[in-house]
Amino acid sequence: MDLLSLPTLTYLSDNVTIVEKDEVKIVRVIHDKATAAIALHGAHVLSYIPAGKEDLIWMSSNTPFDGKAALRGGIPVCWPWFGKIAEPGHGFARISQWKLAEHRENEQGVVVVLELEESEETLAIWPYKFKTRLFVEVGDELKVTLEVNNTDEKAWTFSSALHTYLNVGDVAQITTTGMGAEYIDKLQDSKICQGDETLVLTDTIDRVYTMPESKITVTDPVLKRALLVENSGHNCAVLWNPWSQGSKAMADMPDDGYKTMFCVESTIHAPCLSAGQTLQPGEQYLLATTISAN
Ligand code: TA6
Repeated sequence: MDLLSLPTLTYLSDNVTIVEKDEVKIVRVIHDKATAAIALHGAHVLSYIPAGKEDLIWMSSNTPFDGKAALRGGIPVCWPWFGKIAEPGHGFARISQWKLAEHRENEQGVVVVLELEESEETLAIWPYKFKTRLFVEVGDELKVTLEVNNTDEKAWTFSSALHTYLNVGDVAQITTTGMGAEYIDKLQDSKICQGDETLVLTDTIDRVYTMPESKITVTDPVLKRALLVENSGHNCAVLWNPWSQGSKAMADMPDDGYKTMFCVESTIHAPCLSAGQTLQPGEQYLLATTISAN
């Protein structure tokens, strides 16, 4: 995303401005360490470019910025559920309008905090009170933390994902390690499988890796870098690429879009709405992902 060309709508500081693309307001971060963009629609990180490097995040060139549809690419915040276990798919957080709560900056980088609470619309879909905050820390690395607070008088349960679309040179040439061996294969009726230590992609995958290591590494010979993904608060890592047939089936992705993206997701996976992470009234939970390149 060409952030510099978007005209400033609101100046907040030397490092943080608000810009707009079609119907979506975007927090633009420009700092010596990195530039980044975060849409208020969905609290969706759209771009993270460390100084002197290429974007670590992939964004679809034909996703609509209509302020209604989920954005294709970036880091969708899937909450209060992950996947198609209820409607809308991946939860309502990614299609909700978040508020910019705070921004701070120093020589190390910029922190942007977005906030979402229950509303008439969310209560009609999911009958619980909550407060979620997304902390986006932009510096030598990108750290995204979803803070989930139960502000209701009753307990509730959620699943979630920080559904990162990594930007790669050629998906057929990348190698991935650190995701662990065991995975649930969504393309084989959720069969439990054992994979190799190194993953090379030759076709679509949709896998829930149940025992990932602390760091997942995606080595990219085309962009001549390795992307490192470190997750916390998750119970698995979901790895996904739709390949050509999947790209063609999605109107918001170019037909060859699959070639330059690979999703490595910090996920709390659950088979149904009543399973996942339970929070008692007043309790808080943190799900995070940190992404860097070397
Ligand atoms: O995380 C993988 C996945 O759940 C896949 O099953 C695939 O459908 C993908 O997310 C994208 O989902 P979306 O609702 O954004 O089309």
